[in-house]
Amino acid sequence: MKVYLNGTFMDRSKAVVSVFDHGVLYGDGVFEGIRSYGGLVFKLEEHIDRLFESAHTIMLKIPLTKRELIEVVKQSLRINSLRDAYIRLVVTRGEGDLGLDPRKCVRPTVFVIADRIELYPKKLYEQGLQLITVATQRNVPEALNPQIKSLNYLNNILAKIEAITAGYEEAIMLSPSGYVTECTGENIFIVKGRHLLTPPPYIGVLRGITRQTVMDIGQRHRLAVSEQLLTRHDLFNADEMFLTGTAAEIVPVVKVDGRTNGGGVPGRVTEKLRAAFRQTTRTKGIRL
Ligand code: PXG
Repeated sequence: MKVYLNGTFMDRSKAVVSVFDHGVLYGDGVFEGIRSYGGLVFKLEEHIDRLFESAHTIMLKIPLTKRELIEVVKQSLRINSLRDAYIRLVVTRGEGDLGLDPRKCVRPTVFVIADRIELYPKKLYEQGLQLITVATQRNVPEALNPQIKSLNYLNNILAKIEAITAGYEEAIMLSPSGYVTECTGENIFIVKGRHLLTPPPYIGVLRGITRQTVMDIGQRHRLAVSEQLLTRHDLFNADEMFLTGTAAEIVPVVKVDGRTNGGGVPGRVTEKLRAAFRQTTRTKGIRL
């Protein structure tokens, strides 16, 4: 496998970063996760735009243009003969000294990994996920805005550990006032009648690209799509529930904190959206 690192494609064994890299020392950097389907890179421009926005907010200057980075992504797939893949883009502050001061970091580190996507078990999509709410609250936007897709994912990892410790695969994270935010790497949706609802970004959720795609598909299917504050009560009493994310795509949820959603099986609307999503990913995207 060839990995892109600071301008060169190299064997994965050669693709290493310094222990003085501030991405390693402080989580000072940003990332994106992208998917390609049958040689079509899904929402590539949206992911690149989001990466540049995250970098802009942390005052990190990406040493490539958007167009150049798009080429690197395509090249990463071509060089590894990948058509169905997961692409990880990372830009760190670069090598510095042991202090926090980003001014000591002269050159940002840029790397791109394209690898085969490890699909979640089919069973998960057929039977649906069971989730629990965890005690770790989602970062508040006032402290660390979840729109910044930074290398600081400890907030999410702590929540994930809580879920795993309790015997669950995924966690629901709440805001400090108890509103539903998101899971550790996926956005949350519920279906109630003809309504498709998801929490608003200001409560502390990443504006997921899959989330936006599903909202668009929902609108085309004449669902009443809106961003709304949701409580656990809303989740418990939803007709259907599902999660969205680049890696997971659309995952049905059948139980939250011991309360069954709908019939305890993936819902009809969820299945319809999954089918439409699959169709979109197979037909739309940037060709290699
Ligand atoms: N919320 C958070 C906190 C995320 O990190 C999503 C939602 C979904 O967004 P997209 O744009 O992918 O629809 C993410 C996604 C992975 C992985 O490798 C993905 C994410 C984070 C960590 C790991 O699957 N980001």
